Amino acid sequence: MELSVPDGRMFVGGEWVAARGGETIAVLDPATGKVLRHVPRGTAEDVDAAVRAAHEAFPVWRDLGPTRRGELMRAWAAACDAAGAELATTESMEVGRPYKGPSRVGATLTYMAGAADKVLGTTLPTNRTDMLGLTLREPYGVCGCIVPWNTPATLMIGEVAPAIAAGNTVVVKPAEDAPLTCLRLAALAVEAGIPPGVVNVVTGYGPEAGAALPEHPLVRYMAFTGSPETGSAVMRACARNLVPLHLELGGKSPQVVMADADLDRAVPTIVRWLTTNAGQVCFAGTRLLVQRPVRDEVVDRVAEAMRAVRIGPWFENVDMGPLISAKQRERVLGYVAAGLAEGARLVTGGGAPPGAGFFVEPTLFDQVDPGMRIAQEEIFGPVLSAVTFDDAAEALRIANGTRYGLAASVWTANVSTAVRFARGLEAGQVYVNTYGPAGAVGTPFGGYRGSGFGRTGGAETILERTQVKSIVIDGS
Ligand code: TXE
Repeated sequence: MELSVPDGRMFVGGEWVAARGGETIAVLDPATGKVLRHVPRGTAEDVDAAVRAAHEAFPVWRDLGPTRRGELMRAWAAACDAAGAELATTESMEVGRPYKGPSRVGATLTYMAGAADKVLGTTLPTNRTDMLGLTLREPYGVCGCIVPWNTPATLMIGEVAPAIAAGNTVVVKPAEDAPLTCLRLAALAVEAGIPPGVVNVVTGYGPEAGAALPEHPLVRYMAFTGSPETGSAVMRACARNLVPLHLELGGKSPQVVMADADLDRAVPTIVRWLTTNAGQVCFAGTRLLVQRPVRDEVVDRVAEAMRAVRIGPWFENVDMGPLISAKQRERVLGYVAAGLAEGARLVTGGGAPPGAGFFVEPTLFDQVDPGMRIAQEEIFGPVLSAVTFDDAAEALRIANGTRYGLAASVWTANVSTAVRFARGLEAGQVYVNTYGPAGAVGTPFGGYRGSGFGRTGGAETILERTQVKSIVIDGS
């Protein structure tokens, strides 16, 4: 497929522009290492231009009113649906994920478009009959949004849709490894009739373009998805400017398998949510907590299913693609070495197939101690760490025993056990006898503890992108 994003350009104020410094960054196909496109190496100056464009567009967009904003968002959704195959292919090309059908970001935009005119204030009790009190939910203004490379379209639209539905405008800084789908999405917004400047995308490296976004005085709300270290740096910048922040920082999500679980359902789902996007999913289920009586059977069956995972480039009929970059592969292989050094038993995988592309085999470690690095740290690759437990109390302790709290699941036939885990697991998403999104938009998504705070997903997430104004009118 021919990419429709022009070479060396980013999307600011409704136009394709180069970086002021003129430099570019090569975007690679991770399956072959070949250059797909170049994007501008934006700096603070380029971020400033984009924030100013968004700042100018803000009153225009806000004052269109919620009905018209919703209509234009629906038009953007329709444009994304019409370009669904192209968007998903672009994302497959730059991320390396096997193509699994057209992009579904249009559904998120449609959902949030429907919520745009349902942002309600309240009437306030007053003690005088000649007085009225009420609240308004008003947008912040320019929202900055830093997006990682693992699922750029979903993560960009998950943040941008509620922000613009509420009347804000946005400047997106996609990851340098995978910025092309975000650029195409912003261009589609303008093609669909959304005014120029409402959705801008500035490309560049994190410490240059990314860091400039929360530092900018006209940015009034920030959203960041990525690593805890960078998230913490973004939060420090927000603290300096006193700007609210939505943080999504990944996880070390446990899949708890009780002895009474239906393994025919559990095993394929566990392997699927480890190998989807080669494990580069913030809520990937990367810890397998198994109750002792079924431990051997579960480990054997999971290993067998992992060996059957077909690996290859996105355009072939495969289950799993490469990692995003050579750097990420080094990182993942470093964790495999750490697991071996700490004494875990390598059951399957652990290697990188020779040849082009940043591939790593699905990898299973058994006899993992909950304190080991491979049981504590986010690897962001297809590495599963199996830990054995004896009873539910121990499982809950281990499940909740990392810095993270993004997602968790329990596999059990017992309703009491299910309820105990549903309440006891410290995570923003808890699944019982399933894993992953419910298949419909509108489910709030976000972290507990070190996985971050703030949500995308439900209609109420629009409210997070508004501020409350109380108005008191003295009618005497
Ligand atoms: O992340 P970074 P990286 C985790 C995952 C992965 C690790 C490192 O464990 O292995 O992080 O990935 C921008 N100021 N996740 O290095 O650095 C950067 O350009 C402002 C989990 O790619 O956090 C990119 O757009 N921005 C995760 C974005 O931040 C900066 C998704 C993410 O990059 C910046 C990705 C700075 N100083 C990685 N430095 C998830 N939660 O899903 C970088 N950036």
